[in-house]
Amino acid sequence: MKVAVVGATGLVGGEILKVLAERDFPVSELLLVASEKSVGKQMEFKGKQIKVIGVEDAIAATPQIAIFSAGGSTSLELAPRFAEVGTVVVDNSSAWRMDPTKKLVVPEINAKELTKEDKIIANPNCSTIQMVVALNKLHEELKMKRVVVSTYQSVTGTGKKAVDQLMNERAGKEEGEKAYPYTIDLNVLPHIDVFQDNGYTKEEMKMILETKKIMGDDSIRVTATAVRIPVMGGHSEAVNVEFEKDFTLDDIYRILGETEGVVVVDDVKNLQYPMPKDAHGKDEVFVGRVRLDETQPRTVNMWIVADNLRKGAATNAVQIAEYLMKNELV
Ligand code: 2RA
Repeated sequence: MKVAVVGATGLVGGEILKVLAERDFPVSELLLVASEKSVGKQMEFKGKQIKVIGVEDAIAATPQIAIFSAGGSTSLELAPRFAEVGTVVVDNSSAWRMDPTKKLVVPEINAKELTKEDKIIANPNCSTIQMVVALNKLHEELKMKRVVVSTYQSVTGTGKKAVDQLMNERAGKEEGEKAYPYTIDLNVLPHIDVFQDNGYTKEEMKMILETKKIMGDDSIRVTATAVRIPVMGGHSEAVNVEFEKDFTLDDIYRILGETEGVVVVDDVKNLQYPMPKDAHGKDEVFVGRVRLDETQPRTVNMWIVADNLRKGAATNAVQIAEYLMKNELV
């Protein structure tokens, strides 16, 4: 399979290469695509040095699949150009997610919606992916009514500039461009992406709108508060879910145990609960702190942690590519 990675030099781009190699995706030829300033740079894939090329050369090479992590405006401009030459694009940006003609896919939940007609496929937002992976079977069996989520998001979700700002601040250095309007070390920012007229940020609206689309159920009421914290390994989320149907805590644990891609880590007597440092580099979604909300019936609290660069981005995108290949949709 001739595969292009567009945005190869970014944090997610690097993870996509790692995941393609780890999962032994059958890459016959790999095209590393980035902006003009990176053309000619060498990157390693499976022990070989590969040169970064420009967009025009990549389109001319007509890859079968192109996995994008290059920002929304680049994707809006370039994804259709790749699709025109027959490439199937899996895009990590928010550009296509709410487009009614495009599928928004988490393979464990709705990959079966994909057809040969889908030439641009949207990868959901990282904080949405980990939440719907944890909740989708619970929704299937108990029907979600309302979700209240507060996120604790890693600086890696912003990108390299943010990681550099945190590391510089921790080293007491003032240098370097700032990714955030305030210091992030020893601080938290209740602000991810731009503020909307309704007082929510784009990140919070992504979680609200994408959850409904992925679950195929507009009746689910979601409200979100997205917070940036000085952490590297992954995103964490405190989630409160109200269901239509009655359940016991044992039902919740049983259903979570049956949920593909979920690992339950929940033994507070022995201080066992999910943490970003343990999720880092892994593809599973870790769920713990499961407990009834004692203030209202049919409601449960839980804590959900995942590596936002892996299952939250690169691994989910590669899993979509694997599904396309396995089902001869590419
Ligand atoms: C973030 N979810 O964490 C957003 C985009 N990766 O910044």
